[in-house]
Amino acid sequence: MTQTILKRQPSSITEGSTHYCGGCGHGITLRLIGEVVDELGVRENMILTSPVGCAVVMYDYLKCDSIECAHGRAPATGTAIKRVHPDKFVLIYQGDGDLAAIGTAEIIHAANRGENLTVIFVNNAVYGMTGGQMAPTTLIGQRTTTSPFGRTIKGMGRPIRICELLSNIEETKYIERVSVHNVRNIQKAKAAIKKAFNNQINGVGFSLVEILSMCPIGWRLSPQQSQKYIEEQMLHYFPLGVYRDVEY
Ligand SMILES: Cc1ncc(C[n+]2csc(CCOP(=O)(O)OP(=O)(O)O)c2C)c(N)n1
Repeated sequence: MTQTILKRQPSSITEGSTHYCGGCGHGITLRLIGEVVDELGVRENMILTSPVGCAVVMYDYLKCDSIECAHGRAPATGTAIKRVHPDKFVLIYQGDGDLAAIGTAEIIHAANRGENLTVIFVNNAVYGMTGGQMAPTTLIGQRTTTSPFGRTIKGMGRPIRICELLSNIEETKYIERVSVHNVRNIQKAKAAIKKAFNNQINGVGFSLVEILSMCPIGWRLSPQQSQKYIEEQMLHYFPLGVYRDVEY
């Protein structure tokens, strides 16, 4: 007889449904963060920096203190909090429009200063909340509401690979790209999130985990097609793996 073992809802996240669309990777990531927060016991001591975009609503579900940041400025806001309260755990949670477009300067300089922060970067290749516009991470050929005939290199540039970019900055300590499009990868994503959390707790320094994430509504695909899109399209341009891991 097969037995289904349902893991209890993490106590650090609220009961009930969320505002995330069906098949969206933010919901999976929220769950993983909730599990890690529970396992490391950091909830009472943690401050979430909420960005702009679908990532923002995490403040409704993660039962910890949070501060709303201007679009893209979470790494700067998080820097200030961490420097004033070095004993607090500061979580930076950002989407790709937020981190890789309007907030490019803030993330690069926070990384270059080697701030002791944990950044969870959700890359769904579009501006999700505003209706699926082209982001810096949109794939070549990908149709969005602002690239209706598909993104072209000429005039739109190539998708920006944040892990590759930041791992060239010597003050960064841990950079990994993971995905939440299937169970095996969700498990690896949790391990990466936990490592990035532990790094801040142990004073290691700047850690960033990029999570390739489905956006069925923004991509105009079903949840299943979106998982396939990551497997067959995104992984080629955004290879998973550890880009930097400095021993301490
Ligand atoms: C200063 C400013 N500019 C523009 C916006 C509009 N805006 C809201 S969400 C968003 C896109 C966020 O996209 P992303 O960071 O990729 O997050 P996702 O919704 O895909 O998770 C934009 C441009 C805003 N709120 N503030």
